Amino acid sequence: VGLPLVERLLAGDLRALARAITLVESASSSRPAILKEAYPATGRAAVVGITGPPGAGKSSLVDALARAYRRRGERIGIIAVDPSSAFSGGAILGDRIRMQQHHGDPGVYIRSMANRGHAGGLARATPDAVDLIDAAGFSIILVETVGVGQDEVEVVDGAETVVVVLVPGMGDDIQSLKAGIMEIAHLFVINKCDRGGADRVETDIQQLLSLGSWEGRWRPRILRTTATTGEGVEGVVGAIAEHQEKTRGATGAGHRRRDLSRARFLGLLQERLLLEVRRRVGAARLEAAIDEIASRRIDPYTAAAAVAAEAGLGDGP
Ligand SMILES: Nc1nc2c(ncn2[C@@H]2O[C@H](COP(=O)(O)OP(=O)(O)OP(=O)(O)O)[C@@H](O)[C@H]2O)c(=O)[nH]1
Ligand SMILES: [Mg+2]
Repeated sequence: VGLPLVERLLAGDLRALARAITLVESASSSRPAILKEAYPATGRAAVVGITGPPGAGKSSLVDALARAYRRRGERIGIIAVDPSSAFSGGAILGDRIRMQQHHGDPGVYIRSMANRGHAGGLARATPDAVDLIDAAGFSIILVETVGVGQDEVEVVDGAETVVVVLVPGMGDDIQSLKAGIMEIAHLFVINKCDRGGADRVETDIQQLLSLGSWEGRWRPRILRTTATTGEGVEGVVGAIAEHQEKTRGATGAGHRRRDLSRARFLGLLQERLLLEVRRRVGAARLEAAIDEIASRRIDPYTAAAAVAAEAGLGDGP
């Protein structure tokens, strides 16, 4: 076999890497073949998700982390995930400009991506891009997603270590974020500490953490930074390394990795099943069911059971 593109990627050719990511992002028919060939070379990079509310300083922190890792001689990949390319193109553009300072450094690979494949595919392209950057030999991959919300929780799900960036003065916001955030965060970074007020946020986070039971589990750490000056960033690097070691080491037993593999695999299976159902009953049948549900002529459960039965799956409603 041997796809020349993947062979070049594995040899560290960055143009091949960019091309391969574009192919997987556009849900090209070569996507499975590319992943199949690259996959054995993956699993080496530390994959770190950076999320948090808009403007919290995620990009600034990514930038500061990138410098810290470059000082250590690590090769670093950065993915900026655009949740809805329609309206946050500006933020990504700003990030691009900021990242130009790394331009010409082959040890830093920067890529922005739409959340979903262009061709309407359900499966997210981000984990594929992570794999390709990993296979190309980058040792740290930082994935920045915009905003903490339902959608973003899923995206950072592809990361082994999830960093949630918060800022002083969030007050009630932390309360409203809590449920989802406590489940996904491994590290809380209180950024913009130069502005003061960090104690209050830290107390709020501690309080929420005290409600959880962390026995035998990683208890999320709380760190403080001023991303714009780099203050506290070494502490974040250390905590990321500690979390990676714990989750990858004997005690972590690879649970995190297995959870991520499960979510990805089941997601792909789900997509495949949906495509097969659509192929069997026709896209028009699905649209008709949607119309019926919207106009309350049928409930969604009955409709799903009926369509599945028509596709030869199950006995119907
Ligand atoms: N004072 C202060 N300002 C900061 C700090 N970190 C970031 N900023 C500023 O906050 C603003 C937003 O920073 P970004 O890094 O773009 O924040 P972001 O979370 O990536 O924003 P989005 O991607 O748009 O959600 C910028 O003007 C930064 O210069 C900090 O530690 N202290
Ligand atoms: Mg940003």
